Amino acid sequence: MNLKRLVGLDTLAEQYAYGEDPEFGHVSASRVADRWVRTTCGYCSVGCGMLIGVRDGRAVAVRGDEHHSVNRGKLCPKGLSEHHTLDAPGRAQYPVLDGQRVTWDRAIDVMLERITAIQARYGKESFGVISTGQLVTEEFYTLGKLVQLGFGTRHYDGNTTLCMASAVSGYKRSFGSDGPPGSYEDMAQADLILLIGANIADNHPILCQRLLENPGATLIVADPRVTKTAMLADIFLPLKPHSDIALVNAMAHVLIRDGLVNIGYIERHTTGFEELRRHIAKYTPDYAAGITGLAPDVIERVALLYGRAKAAFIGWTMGVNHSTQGAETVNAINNLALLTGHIGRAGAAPFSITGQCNAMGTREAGFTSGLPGYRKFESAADRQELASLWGVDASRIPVSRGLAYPDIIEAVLAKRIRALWIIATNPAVSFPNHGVLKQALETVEFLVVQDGFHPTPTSQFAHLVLPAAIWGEKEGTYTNSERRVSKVNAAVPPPGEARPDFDIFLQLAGRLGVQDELFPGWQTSRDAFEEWKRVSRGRMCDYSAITYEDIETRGGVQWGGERLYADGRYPTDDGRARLFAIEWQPFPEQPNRDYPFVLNTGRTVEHWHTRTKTGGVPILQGMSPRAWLEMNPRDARKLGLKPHDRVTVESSRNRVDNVELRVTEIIAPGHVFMPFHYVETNSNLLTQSAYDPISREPNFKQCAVKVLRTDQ
Ligand SMILES: Nc1nc2c(c(=O)[nH]1)N[C@H]1C(S)=C(S)[C@@H](COP(=O)(O)OP(=O)(O)OC[C@H]3O[C@@H](n4cnc5c(=O)[nH]c(N)nc54)[C@H](O)[C@@H]3O)O[C@H]1N2
Ligand SMILES: Nc1nc2c(c(=O)[nH]1)N[C@H]1C(S)=C(S)[C@@H](COP(=O)(O)OP(=O)(O)OC[C@H]3O[C@@H](n4cnc5c(=O)[nH]c(N)nc54)[C@H](O)[C@@H]3O)O[C@H]1N2
Ligand code: SF4
Ligand SMILES: [Mo]
Repeated sequence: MNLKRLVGLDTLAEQYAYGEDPEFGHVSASRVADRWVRTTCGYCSVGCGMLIGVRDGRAVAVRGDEHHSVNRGKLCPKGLSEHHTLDAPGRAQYPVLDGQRVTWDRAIDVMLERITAIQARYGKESFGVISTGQLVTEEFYTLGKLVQLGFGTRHYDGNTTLCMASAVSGYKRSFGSDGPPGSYEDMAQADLILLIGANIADNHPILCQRLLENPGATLIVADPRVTKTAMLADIFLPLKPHSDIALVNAMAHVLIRDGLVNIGYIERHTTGFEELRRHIAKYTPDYAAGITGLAPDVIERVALLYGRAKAAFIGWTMGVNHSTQGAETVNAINNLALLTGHIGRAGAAPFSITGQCNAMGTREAGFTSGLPGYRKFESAADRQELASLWGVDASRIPVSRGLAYPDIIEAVLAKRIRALWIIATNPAVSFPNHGVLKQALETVEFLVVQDGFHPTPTSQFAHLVLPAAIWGEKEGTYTNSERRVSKVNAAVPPPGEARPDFDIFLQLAGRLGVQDELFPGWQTSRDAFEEWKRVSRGRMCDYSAITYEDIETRGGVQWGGERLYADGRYPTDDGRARLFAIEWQPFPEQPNRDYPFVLNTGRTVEHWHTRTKTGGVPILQGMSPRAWLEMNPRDARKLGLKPHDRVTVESSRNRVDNVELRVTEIIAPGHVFMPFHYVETNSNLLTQSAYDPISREPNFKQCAVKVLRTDQ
């Protein structure tokens, strides 16, 4: 496992540690900090602790926090260069209305006038809000309350539906609640680690370092593509796209057939075993081999390794979630853990690796697919409890969730939603089937975009742009993948007139006349945190004993302790987890004569999503300046294409020109892969509007395309 070589961690770390500027190759005195502000990384959900070096009011450096339990001083390339995002080109500096600079007062007045007028005419629910996994938890809590109780609309969701929704739905169905059961430490303690559709070497590099601590464990990686993570594996399973359910069901089949299940655990802590057993009788290794393309004896061997492990850990990410069967795949994975009792013990967990720095925070603080503190819209008792905590009438709290993100976009097209507020997400690059989204952004009567950057591909469509502070400029908390709440601090002031999202929400509440009722006396995120502590008390994500000071000194605090469900009791009506009989289905839009390739999309270590942040960091942009398309040599030969040719990728919806061709065995024949980071060659022009019926998550990982040379 030569991880260092693969991700280049140490060289960069060393350069930064000695104050050497890797962009210019010399030690620059202006980068020597005169004070260090402790905070948490604002990119991915690994949640590394770091310090921002400040000199003369500017962020000049970043270094890893040696005392933080997550990363113990290490950072990946994005983290190491994160201070550059603060003064990257294109920061939003002042409010912009119809292309003209305006004052904050005017911006807020116009926003409320337009939205309340639309609501008065078309009903409260003609207003929709789409947020993110990248604010602090205090902001999520405040925003949810403002939207649902202040503006009175349920139609509030986030980019987390493009990301973690399948894991959330899967957890709720299997265990009765959201909440990743394990800890990073489990990766260091497991004797078997199975990663499904998770390329942690690129996307969670510091978590990937945990593998180095556990060289004795057997690492199995299931991915249709030979990723950097796959190269670390003891056993690599190059399964066909979207065939994970067949693999996992066949593993369960072997476990039951060979008596490797934990009957005691099943009897005490689960329901649905008989139905599952009957259902997966047909999922023999031979049957699954036909679907996955893996050899039957490999499936058999992997199942036996899992069944015989003392402690087995399964981690998954977008290869699982980004699917029309995402939630069900999560259920099939959870089945494995429940059948064998590989859950709630050191080293044993089914574990969704989260994406964004605080996607967990928005799940906890709720108001989108659930109510705050993992409460349920459907539960009268939960609504009543919240109403009394808030001192409002219970009838103010919705009895069901509002529309999910893709359905909000559909509702805009159907003119049921006429005003839209987009906060900290960039759908013009990240939403599937761009044509549909574009039509919605062009036709919505009133569009507000609140972002740290402007113009962005999305803010260009906005009537009103609100400039926001970003990571490094505001205070609050993030929760990482292992439920660890860490502190986020302001090191420098935001540029120009940009403000923390929290301040924007409070100003709106004040002008809307709901501040006294909903946010009495609130001034800082600390006020929101204090209320959140009360609201989360007694819930699974209980913050009541956590203080800001505590988090700082302890390097983060895990709610729920190291792992959930240690006692085998689950938050369902009968206290038992559910086993699900899941049927594999082929993915929508199979390759065909006109569009013979399956297009897979994803990430690379240097860039963050739509590149508003990393595109302006020269070292990262320089390392990965443009998109590429990976194609197997066999296919390239057939098409007469050579490495570095510029190709056009076309689906039945649209085409993307001038993508650099990489001819590589990383990708199997019949498949192509392209990163989704680049608006110039936007992969989401090609992707389809196909969603998981349970989680509403898009099927980002497969659609049918053809490839030709661009000059043809
Ligand atoms: N550098 C960097 N790091 C990031 C991010 C970033 O933008 N850049 N984003 C963060 C966020 S929000 C997220 S959600 C995570 C995502 O982290 P990952 O999920 O690791 O990222 P992806 O590259 O989208 O997809 C992961 C893998 O799924 C595989 N895959 C595709 N189809 C299938 C399938 O049918 N089955 C299986 N088993 N695998 C399949 C792909 O080949 C790919 O290697 O990364 C986080 N970290
Ligand atoms: N084809 C394809 N599409 C995908 C994926 C894929 O694998 N393939 N992955 C999907 C996934 S998992 C995800 S998570 C999404 C991510 O997609 P997006 O959420 O669209 O990606 P980001 O670039 O992170 O956008 C965040 C925006 O918020 C702004 N911002 C950052 N911090 C703050 C802040 O504190 N306040 C405010 N107001 N603004 C801020 C940034 O400038 C940026 O414009 O993409 C999805 N789209
Ligand atoms: S692994 Fe994630 S949290 Fe850690 S430094 Fe890199 S981007 Fe930041
Ligand atoms: Mo994500």
